[in-house]
Amino acid sequence: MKKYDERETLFSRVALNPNSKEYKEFYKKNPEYKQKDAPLRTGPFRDKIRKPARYKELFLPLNKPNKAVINGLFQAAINYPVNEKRVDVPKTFNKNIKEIVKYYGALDCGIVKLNEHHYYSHHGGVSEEVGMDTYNQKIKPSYKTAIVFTVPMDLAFMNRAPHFEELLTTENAYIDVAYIGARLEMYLKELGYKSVSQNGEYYLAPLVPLAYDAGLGEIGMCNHIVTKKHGNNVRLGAVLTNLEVEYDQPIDYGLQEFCKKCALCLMNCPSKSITHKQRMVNGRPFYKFNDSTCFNQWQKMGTDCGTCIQACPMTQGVDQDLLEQMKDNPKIMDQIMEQHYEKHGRRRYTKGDLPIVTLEEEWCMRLTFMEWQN
Ligand code: B12
Ligand code: SF4
Ligand code: SF4
Repeated sequence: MKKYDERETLFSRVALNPNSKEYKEFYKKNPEYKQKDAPLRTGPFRDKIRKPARYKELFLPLNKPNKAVINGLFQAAINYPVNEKRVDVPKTFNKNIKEIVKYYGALDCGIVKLNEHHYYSHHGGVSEEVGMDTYNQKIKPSYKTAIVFTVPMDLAFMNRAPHFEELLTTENAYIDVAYIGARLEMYLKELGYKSVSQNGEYYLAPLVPLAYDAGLGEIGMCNHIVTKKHGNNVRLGAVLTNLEVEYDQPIDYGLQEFCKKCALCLMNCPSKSITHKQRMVNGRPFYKFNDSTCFNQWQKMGTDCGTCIQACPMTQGVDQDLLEQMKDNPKIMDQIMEQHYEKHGRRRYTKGDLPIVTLEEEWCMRLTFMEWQN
């Protein structure tokens, strides 16, 4: 089984300082990334959103404190002691754990037995915000179980993608992931089990393969988890723990064949980063994907884009009875696609700012209107 290396992920690569020893070492070992990474090393890019200065000064600060909030939750949990007196927990407690995670605010939850290959091989040093300098450190697999969960993103906000409202709901979901993760980590520690939560700033494992193994959804052409009810309009969180309960298995609701008929994420991706070339990695289906062009799109828009989330029929909601029958049934798949096209066309997109970022000041409305016309 292959292990992923967090140092090879895009955020880790573009954070490398060209004058550092780490930079030289990384590109000596991985020269294929050097040329494509160089133009992406531009630093902060959130002020690139195509909006008037007044909009930026009023609304960009909405997201500024978020990393501090996540850091606060992370520190509270990581410093919380493990109860010396361990409570005996039955294997069937998996059902209760799932309800508890939903009670904390998650949509859904799956539980996986951890193996070596689930972990990243090394830290990529993307955890500075939570006060950790871990770059190059080998990750020692030291937990038995991953409790993986999905949190919802707001569909009305996502339907504005790739504009600023998309970033607002993405950032909100990262806080929800950190909040649920911290509470679950502290609860499991109260029961006497060593645990650690994963959030937008600290990962021991890539979450898409974990969520696949936890049966939360399948990996779509978009290259991430597509759930039955909310499509890929969900973010992932996880808590790694030494508690052992009954485990879940991957699911197959027919998405692999459905994606071949649909390809709406591929067609709508503004940077052409999604492909139809599929291969299996560690028994999981992945599509070849261009992380550099995707990130470059973020830098141009000043958001996290998210058009591949918005474009997915499962995100917009498909008839769940039909969905349950679609595996190995091309006719039902066609019916789902037809219904989606009828309701939403090729892409469900909301034109115009949502109330949260609408300004009544007349001069600003005029500017925004002129922008729409361009
Ligand atoms: C780095 C990162 C990015 C990068 C790179 C994406 C990528 N595919 O790696 C960029 C900036 C481009 C990005 C974009 C987005 N991201 Co992102 N991203 C991550 C992050 C932090 C790490 C992902 C990772 O480890 N990638 C590395 C491996 C696992 O992925 P890979 O590159 O595809 O690996 C391939 C190859 O390496 C290959 N391979 C073949 N042989 C071998 C052999 C070996 C040894 C190895 C190592 C690999 C390998 O296999 C893999 C499969 O193709 C995760 C959070 C997390 N820790 O999981 C979120 C995450 C994956 N992102 C997420 C999302 C939603 C997005 C966006 C939609 C942005 C948005 N608006 O929210 C886009 C979508 C892009 C897309 N279509 O996939 C979500 C996905 C949620 C879900 N429903 O599944 C995550 C899980 C964040 C979260 N907490 O929810 N992201
Ligand atoms: S986030 Fe945007 S640019 Fe990146 S893959 Fe999705 S649609 Fe394409
Ligand atoms: S948009 Fe279509 S092709 Fe892309 S992941 Fe969703 S169902 Fe699959």
